[in-house]
Amino acid sequence: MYRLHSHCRACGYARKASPDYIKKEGSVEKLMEILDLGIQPLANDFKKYTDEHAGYAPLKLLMCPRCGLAQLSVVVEPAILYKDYPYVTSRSATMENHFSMLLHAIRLETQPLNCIEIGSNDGHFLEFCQNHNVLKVFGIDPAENLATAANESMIRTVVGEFNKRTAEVAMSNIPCPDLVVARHVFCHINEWNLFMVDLERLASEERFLAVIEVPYALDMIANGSFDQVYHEHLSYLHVGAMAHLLEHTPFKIQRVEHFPIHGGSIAIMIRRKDWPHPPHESVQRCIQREESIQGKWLEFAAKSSALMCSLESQVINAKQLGKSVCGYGASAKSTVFLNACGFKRKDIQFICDSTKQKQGRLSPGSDIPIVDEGALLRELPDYAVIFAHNFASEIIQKNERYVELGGKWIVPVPECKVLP
Ligand code: DWN
Ligand code: ZN
Repeated sequence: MYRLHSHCRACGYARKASPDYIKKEGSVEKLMEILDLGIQPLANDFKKYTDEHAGYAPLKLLMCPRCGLAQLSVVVEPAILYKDYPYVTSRSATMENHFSMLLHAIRLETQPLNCIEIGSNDGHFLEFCQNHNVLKVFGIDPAENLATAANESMIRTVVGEFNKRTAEVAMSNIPCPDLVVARHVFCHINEWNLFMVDLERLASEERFLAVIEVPYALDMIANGSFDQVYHEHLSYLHVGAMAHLLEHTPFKIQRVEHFPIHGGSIAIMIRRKDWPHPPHESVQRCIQREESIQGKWLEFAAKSSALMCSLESQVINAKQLGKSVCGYGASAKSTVFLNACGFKRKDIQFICDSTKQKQGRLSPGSDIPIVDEGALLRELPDYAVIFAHNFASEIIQKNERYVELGGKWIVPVPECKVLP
């Protein structure tokens, strides 16, 4: 189900296999442990009570002492994680707004006539591009259920991970792509060097632009958002580590744009090294802000356990006062939070969620039932913990009636607070 990961996938530190690796006495290279969440279920393994769960794996965050890249200690088999994937890119106003900011930022670099998306999910972003003057789009995604949904909405998508085969299928549809986008997929990939080899197959044009959007390590550290740590997220990226990775590739970082989505993300824009213009000043600005990221990651563990304790005591106090508590947003993050706090149904009665494929299923590990959003007003619990805290303002806004009827929200990140 999983195998151990022990060398840095950005800079190669502690890679024992490399012929020039010299192990001097007492100087064995090892990744450093920064956070151990124990043996945990897979965060998106939402199953009906009759279905068999995918299993458990160690959830431990390591860090490279050389380049500072944080990365998990194991790699779970992608087929187990993604074959029948329940996560659908949110069709929320927050996400639509993000797509328009992202396309605007891309247009600071290029006016794309076409776009290939790696990890295109149900085709939502490509549909947005098509509706905003990007003439030809094509998707690549390993989840059959999502690729089927994309093809049904006329977003041509090939089923499979990004590799030589799917890159060639994409190029048979868009021979000389000028834009390749990979949103919240790069950190799900183990073999970054192979990714760059396959990306080079698509980069035939000098004006080629790749945009890799990921949760930003500095935001995770600042927010203590340990709930972003789960088995899909093999790495937790910052610009300096990407620069290390690209050193031995035909690519360079051209620009970095920061966005609030998913608790804080960066879009790293990559050009071919023969692109004649110098990198935008945003690249150097990020690298300077990432000074001593190793020390910052070591503070992350302390901030994370403080967050776990504050939510735990908030919920336990409510229960001791005879109050009822539910969850809102059965996100992957919710699975991490619930299991880190050891919550069960006696603590959190149910979790409301808009995703049809998650309703009627159980949250992995805690077995808390997932129900439709209407349950919030039907059951009217005293408190609702917003596990999808990256959408908190939108969720609060669309559920004003809940507060009018006396309900209170608990927002657990970046610090646990009760609203109103
Ligand atoms: O990297 C990943 C990020 C991009 O998305 C994937 N590995 C998995 C996924 O992580 P997540 O599940 O934590 O993503 P979200 O988008 O934060 O999940 C939000 C959840 O909240 C969804 O299940 C939908 C739900 N929701 C809802 O019920 N009502 C969301 C909104 C906005 C709502 O109004
Ligand atoms: Zn490294």
